[in-house]
Amino acid sequence: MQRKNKTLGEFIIENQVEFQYSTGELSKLINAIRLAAKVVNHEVNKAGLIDILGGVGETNVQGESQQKLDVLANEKFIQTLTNREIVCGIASEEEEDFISINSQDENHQNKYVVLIDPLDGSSNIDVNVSVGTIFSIYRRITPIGTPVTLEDFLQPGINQVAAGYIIYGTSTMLVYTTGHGVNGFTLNPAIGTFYLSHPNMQFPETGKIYSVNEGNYTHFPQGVKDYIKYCQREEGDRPYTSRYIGSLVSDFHRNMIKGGIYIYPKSSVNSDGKLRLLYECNPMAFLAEQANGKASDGFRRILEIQPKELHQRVPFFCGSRKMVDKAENFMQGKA
Ligand code: P6P
Repeated sequence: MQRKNKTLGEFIIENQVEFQYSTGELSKLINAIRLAAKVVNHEVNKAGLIDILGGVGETNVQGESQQKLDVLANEKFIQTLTNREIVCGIASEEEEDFISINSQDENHQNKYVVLIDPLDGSSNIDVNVSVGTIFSIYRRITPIGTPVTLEDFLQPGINQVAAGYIIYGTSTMLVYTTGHGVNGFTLNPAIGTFYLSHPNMQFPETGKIYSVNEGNYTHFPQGVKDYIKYCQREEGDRPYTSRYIGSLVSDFHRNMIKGGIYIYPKSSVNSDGKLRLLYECNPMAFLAEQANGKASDGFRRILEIQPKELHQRVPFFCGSRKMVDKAENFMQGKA
């Protein structure tokens, strides 16, 4: 059992041996993410105080209005990862194409690519509701020493070497996995240090919370409608409680601690759902499975989906194993 109050830095060093091919690069990469998280946290926490609220009047590749904090978070993570010459490529929700870090040849010697959603749930920024950063790390598959290609980013989620999120909530936490369980670190803002506060996080096998935007109910597939009615029916341990923050990281984090399921299904409006496979669903699915939970598109394991496009979307069912199993049964007509 990991000693609490261990710092993230100590944890990374002590668990260095668990990192495959522990050349220290992955440790350096997690450390760079830690630094960027502190910088973004500082800006998020004072968002109400300086004029960085509101959109910049532009839209991102998703056609969503970009909040100034979206732009800032994107810039900070890209800058931090680029300056330390740790990665050879970056893909971001806020960038139409991937970024090849090939300013100097030696960068091509780096073996990791990072995919990020720099500020997920950003529509909550102006109303002071928690938002998050999501990251996903792969080893490149094209030859080291050459510029990265799209192929390095279009890897199935089972290839991830690390994934995690930062939640800028009532406290700021960094939660991540390198394939050896999930551990949560809470930032002490007074000294700018992350401390191990939630060792070995696990989804309860089942739960009583379901998280879905029921405003889209009429557009949902019949299986989702039937599952929602199942959650609401007075029977056994039901009705469940509906909790939906509109911030994937926040809903996921609460459900991992208390037990629950998050659903963003396809609909007659979003034929593939809304969430992006590469930098939202795959990292959260890796975390979920490492925490004894489950993640699917209602039919297939998220981590086994072969990506075709950088910003592709997939339906997302994620959380306590038995709850996801039940939702899948409704989706597959087996309930
Ligand atoms: P809706 C935020 O934009 C996000 O990607 C997730 O964080 C969140 O769960 C979802 O979209 C909210 O979408 O359509 O319910 O507002």
